[in-house]
Amino acid sequence: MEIQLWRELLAPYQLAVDELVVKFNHIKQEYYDGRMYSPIEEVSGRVKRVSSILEKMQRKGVAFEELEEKIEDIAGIRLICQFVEDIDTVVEIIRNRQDLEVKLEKDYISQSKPSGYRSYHIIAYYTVHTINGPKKLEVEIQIRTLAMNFWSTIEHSLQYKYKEHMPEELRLRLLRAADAVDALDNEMASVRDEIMDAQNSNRQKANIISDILSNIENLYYVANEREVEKIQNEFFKIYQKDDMEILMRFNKQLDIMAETYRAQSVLNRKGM
Ligand code: 0O2
Repeated sequence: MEIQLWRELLAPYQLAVDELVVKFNHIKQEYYDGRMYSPIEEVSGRVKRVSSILEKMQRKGVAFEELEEKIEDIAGIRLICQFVEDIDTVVEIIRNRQDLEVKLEKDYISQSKPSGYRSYHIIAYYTVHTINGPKKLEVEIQIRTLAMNFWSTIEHSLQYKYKEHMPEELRLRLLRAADAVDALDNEMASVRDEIMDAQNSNRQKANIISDILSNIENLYYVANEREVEKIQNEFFKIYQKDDMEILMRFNKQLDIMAETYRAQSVLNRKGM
């Protein structure tokens, strides 16, 4: 196959990856905007390199004509979660989407691979629209925790280095490390609620502070400079108290103040 043909063949897969990365990031953002905990922590995607496709075709005895049907991970999306429990939520989100049709699921979490690899894979059909019309293709979505991802990234590079000749001692060490990752995920799951509470209150505080600062900025255009300076100084004092209740009350006062200025400027415009 000529290089130009590879580029043509892979272009729709690149489009699928780009679109899905945007869509999954948007899900994450929707949770944040709703001030909720997001089961998705990180989103990434890639189109498999030609050399990896060729290597896999050779390993699995796949002919060029069957390439798109038999190599299911030309387009790959990776969704990283903080906790094992989040993986079920993400899988459910994918199953319920109208733009993804699940072909098959591989649960390497309940049953890890002999290497120790743990991850949840979904092969799904996804349609992209190009100037040549719609094209339905396959994408592989890997869903795993941060800890599982750490292990598989390291193991993958070692696999790449040693191919089928990984030294036995190293293989055993990786298996032990995989058990440690499993134990870590279980340990984290047991303090999930506490960690989520801490993260939520951090995020909530960051949101309130950003609301306060944008309220102060808006007041800067309508209120007199002295007044805004006073408000700003008050905010610095309140900020140091590190009390959410006080910050929220302060923000509410600024909201009311901004609303009053807005109403006043409407009346002024009407000449009342
Ligand atoms: P790359 O470089 O990630 O694209 P198999 O027949 O078992 O070899 P198959 O049928 O393609 O693999 O499906 P499977 O098992 O779901 O594997 C698909 C992808 O999962 C792999 O792609 C890896 O990304 C990942 N994976 C599977 N097994 C392992 C493992 O033992 N260690 C690590 N680190 N990753 C794994 P590729 O094609 O291997 O490569």
